[in-house]
Parts: sequence; C-alpha cells; structure tokens
Amino acid sequence: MKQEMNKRPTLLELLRSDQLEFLMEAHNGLSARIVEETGFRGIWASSLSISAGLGVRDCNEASWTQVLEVVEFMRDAAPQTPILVDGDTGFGNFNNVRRLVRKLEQRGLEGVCLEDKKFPKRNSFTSGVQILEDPEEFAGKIRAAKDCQNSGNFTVIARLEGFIAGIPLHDNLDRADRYYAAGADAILVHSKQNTPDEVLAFAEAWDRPCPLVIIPTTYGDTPNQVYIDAGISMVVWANHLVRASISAMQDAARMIYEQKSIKHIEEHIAPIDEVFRLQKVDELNRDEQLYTPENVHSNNEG
Ligand code: SPV
Ligand code: MG
Repeated sequence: MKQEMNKRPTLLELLRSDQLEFLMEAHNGLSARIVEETGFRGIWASSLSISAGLGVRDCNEASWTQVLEVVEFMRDAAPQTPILVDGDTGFGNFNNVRRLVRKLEQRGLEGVCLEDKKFPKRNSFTSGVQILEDPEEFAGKIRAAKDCQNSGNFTVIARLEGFIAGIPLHDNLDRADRYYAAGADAILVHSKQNTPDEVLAFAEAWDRPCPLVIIPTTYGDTPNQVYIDAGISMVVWANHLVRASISAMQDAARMIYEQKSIKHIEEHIAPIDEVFRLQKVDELNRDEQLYTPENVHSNNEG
C-alpha cells in the first residue's frame, strides 16, 4: 500500500507564516502524540523535559545519542507535526554539530536549535554561572550546521543566551548579527525576567530579515498581541507537559500510597483503553488480519 503523503508544514513555513505560531513541548513518544492530536502545528523537543523524563539534570547528563533515541520515538509518534529539537550547544564543537545535524536529518527531524553557551551547558533557569561561547566559534557551528544539511528545509535556529548570562542588549545584537550572517534561519532570544522587556527591546532593535522566536516561560502572562506587535514569529511553550505529568503522577502515587488501594484512583486517571488508543493498538489488530498466518489462512478459506 502506498505511504500516506507527508502533509506536515515545515518549520521554515511556520517561521515565515504571517501569523504567530506556537510550538508545544514534548519529551517522549506519548507526549508528542498528545501534542499532535491536540492540534499544535509544531513540537519543541525540550532538553529540560527530555532530561527530566530520563531522571537526569538538564546539564548534558543525557548523551546526545540518548537524546537522539528519544526524538526518534517522538518523530514516529507524531508523523504529521514538525519537531524542533533542542540541541543545546551542539554537544561539542562544529564537528559534533555536523554529526548531530546529519543524524537528526537521517531520522526525519526537521530542525535544531543551538544555543551560544559552552558545553556542557546548564539549564537557563538554574542558579550558577552561565558561560557563553565565543561568538565567532558559535557562528562557525551555525555555518557548519547549514553547510552539512541535506534538505533545504532543515531549519537551524541560533539561540541567544546573552540575557541569561547578563550581557547587555548591544552585545546580544552583535552576536545575533554574526549568527544571522552565518546562515541561521531564525534567532531565538531567551530571557529569564518576569517581564518581556528584554525580548521586546531586542525585537525593537532587530532589523534583519530573520524571524524571532521566544520562550516566555517566566513572562507567560503577556498577551500574545504584544508579541505580534513586536514582530515575533514563534512562541515556544517549553516545559508545560512534563510539569503537568509530574503533578499528575505525584497525585496518583500519593493517593494509592495513602489508601493502600487503587479503588478510588480510576476516576482520576486515564482508562487503560485510552493508553491503547494512544498506542494505536487498533491498527495492529487490523493488520493482524492481513499478515499473520492463522488469519491469512482463515481469510483464504472464507
Ligand atoms: C528547554 O525547554 O529545554 C529550554 C528552554 O531550553 S529553558 O528551559 O528555558 O532553557
Ligand atoms: Mg533546553
């Protein structure tokens, strides 16, 4: 049977669309499928959430090949939705970046976001010193990523961590200019303030024809119209599904632990059939009719 046509938009199309676009975080195959069926047009494969799901810190404790395994499951589980992989610093120098890009493309991922910190990085919201990469070194990583991609649609986003590290606007603009010149398809400007002031100041000063992406985790009460008016192209909701799952799992575990029973938990959790639906067990049941000897045999006889 013919493969279904690939209908998903590309990340580049989302970045260049004339509306504000949203990427929703996912961290494994299950959450990616839920994001897709909810209707989001793109997925953010968050390093924080993938790390949390693996039970480790977001400091490159999971290796890049372990991340690759996770995003491959996500790819398969959400075949109609483009995935932007949070590639941290690229796990090394330009050469590690090249290998990452090639492997992501081979596994059907549409893009990577690389941040201008030193490897190993630490999550932007954790306390402790944030060490920035030399801007020319980082520009070389962006250039290497763009030079080695096979598909014209593969998207490389350069993420500015300057505000996170405490450097001023003009230094961030200088860095962004170099990354744009190196071929970045978009600039992600990150801030940990509880107002959008830093990213709005950046957007106001940014005059290159290169889309802007933001992660408004700490200033999430800002109306979307503010971003639209500022010319921002894409918003990343970066960690909300892993946080939702943490709360849900803690509540269920506590209830069962305290009651020493599962009698009252059913009304609080998804039914088993919902697990099977999300796993597409019905598809397997259907295909068993086609491919297993006992069914082929009885079908032929019938
Ligand atoms: C992530 O989701 O892993 C991110 C965004 O990189 S942040 O946690 O804000 O650094
Ligand atoms: Mg991250």
